[in-house]
Amino acid sequence: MRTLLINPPYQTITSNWGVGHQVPLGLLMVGGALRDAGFEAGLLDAEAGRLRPGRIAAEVARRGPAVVMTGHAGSTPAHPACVATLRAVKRARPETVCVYGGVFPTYHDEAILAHESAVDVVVRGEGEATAAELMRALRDGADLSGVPGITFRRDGAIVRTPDRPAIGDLDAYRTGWELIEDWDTYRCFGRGRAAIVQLSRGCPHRCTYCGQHAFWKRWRHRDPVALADEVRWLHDEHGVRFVTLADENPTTRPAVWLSFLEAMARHDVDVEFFATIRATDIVRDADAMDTYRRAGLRYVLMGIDTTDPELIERIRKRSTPVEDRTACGLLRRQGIHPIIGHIVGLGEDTWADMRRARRALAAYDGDYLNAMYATPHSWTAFAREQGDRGVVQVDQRRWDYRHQVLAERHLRPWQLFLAVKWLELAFHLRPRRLRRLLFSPDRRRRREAWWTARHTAAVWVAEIVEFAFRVRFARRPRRLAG
Ligand code: B12
Ligand code: SF4
Repeated sequence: MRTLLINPPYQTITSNWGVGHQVPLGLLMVGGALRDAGFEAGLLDAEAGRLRPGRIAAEVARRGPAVVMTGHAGSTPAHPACVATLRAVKRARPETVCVYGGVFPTYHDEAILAHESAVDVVVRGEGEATAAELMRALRDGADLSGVPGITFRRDGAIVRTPDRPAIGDLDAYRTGWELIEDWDTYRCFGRGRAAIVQLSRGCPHRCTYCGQHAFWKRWRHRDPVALADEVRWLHDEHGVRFVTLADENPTTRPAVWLSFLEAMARHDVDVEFFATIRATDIVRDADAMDTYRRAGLRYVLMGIDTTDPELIERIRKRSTPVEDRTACGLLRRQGIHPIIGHIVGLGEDTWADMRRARRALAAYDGDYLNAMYATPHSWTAFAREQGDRGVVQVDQRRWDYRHQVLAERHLRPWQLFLAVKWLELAFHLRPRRLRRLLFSPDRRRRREAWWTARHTAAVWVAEIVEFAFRVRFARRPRRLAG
């Protein structure tokens, strides 16, 4: 029984002008599980190929799969693109079973099935085991209510089977790398071919605005040495030179994390990494910074979120400005780029707050700033707490951290946008930072820094153009909880 996994044609400025399109890891993991269970599975990357619904429909008609599966990592803003994809599939071949998975559909399964006839089954939670079991049930004509972790329609009613427990042994599944047709499609940070891998799933922390920890249920990890071997294989076999770690919190257990880094350092391959790591864990690992560098860690995104200690407490970040600043320094001294994740809209911002944030962020002296807007995903504590706030952005495609969603009491949308663009500019144009990055004595590093500078600038300009001509805000914000 044949399946086609479709990465939907969801487009963002950050991918198109910034880091580039990346491998759809979630679909590759589902694809690996399906193939190992004996099913034929192919991949159509409509995001990287920028395919329109008509082309997707034509491709489905040509390949003739019995089942089409879609889903996207940016699951909230990509939802309209996922639905448009499945509608096109149904129009082209109504008999195709359309399956939809990922984080957003996991929490909106019933509403999606109630309103979207192109979706036949929603897979909730991790997809590997559920997708394989679902395929077996479809092949055998069995009752789908025996498959845990799905929601589907039967005789007009919506049936929700019990949740599936989290996968205990992540090493029991593999990523279906063979589904990638052309590795040159996926490149990152001027380093050439790029992949994404996952050492662990889940996170023991409980930041109020983040829903990832609940999605994965509990923290688990893969065999760190086997993962390092896989990265070496990706390098040797496919020429991969840049790897993003998809983990929420890879550093949760120091022994596991350091064992992965040491295995990578031993392999000594020309691969560099991007990882998201908590500032507190970098401070904890201060003595292991040399191992971080030797393993190839090159860009570390830290969700610093706010420089206001009171707000850090309120969002339960369990960090302090001193640790955040210390972490930036520890990384910088090893030539690892600290990227500061900063969120506006967690509280009610004022011009004075923005000026204070600029001063504090400059003192942290990170190399890059990723400024984001608070986005109230329905399944987070933050969304429940902010129920009384207004929503200025009703277009779901813009619920992507790069557009304002929540109304602010003191700043109008254009003022907040201006303040964010000013913050980004002021941060990136600091002479100390420019000297360090763009005029580094190392020629290769200098070339990469210029690549990143060009792409960061392109995103900055493109977002201003988009704001001026394409982004619209609600005249009368509706209540979030309304
Ligand atoms: C790597 C990454 C990126 C990379 C690569 C993205 C990519 N193309 O894969 C880059 C840097 C490009 C990126 C960009 C963005 N990202 Co990003 N990214 C991540 C990160 C760190 C890991 C994603 C990942 O691979 N997870 C691992 C895989 C295995 O999980 P998964 O995709 O959820 O898939 C599993 C299940 O969900 C399920 N599943 C998923 N799809 C399907 C489909 C079917 C049919 C089935 C059965 C099951 C299934 O099964 C899979 C295996 O168990 C996460 C944070 C995190 N740690 O999760 C953020 C995250 C996914 N990103 C996010 C966002 C918002 C974005 C951007 C929109 C930001 C922006 N405006 O630029 C863009 C989107 C650009 C794009 N075109 O992809 C948010 C999404 C929030 C949400 N609910 O919408 C996340 C969760 C960050 C966060 N903490 O909130 N991102
Ligand atoms: S924001 Fe990061 S540290 Fe906080 S709960 Fe989410 S994944 Fe964990």
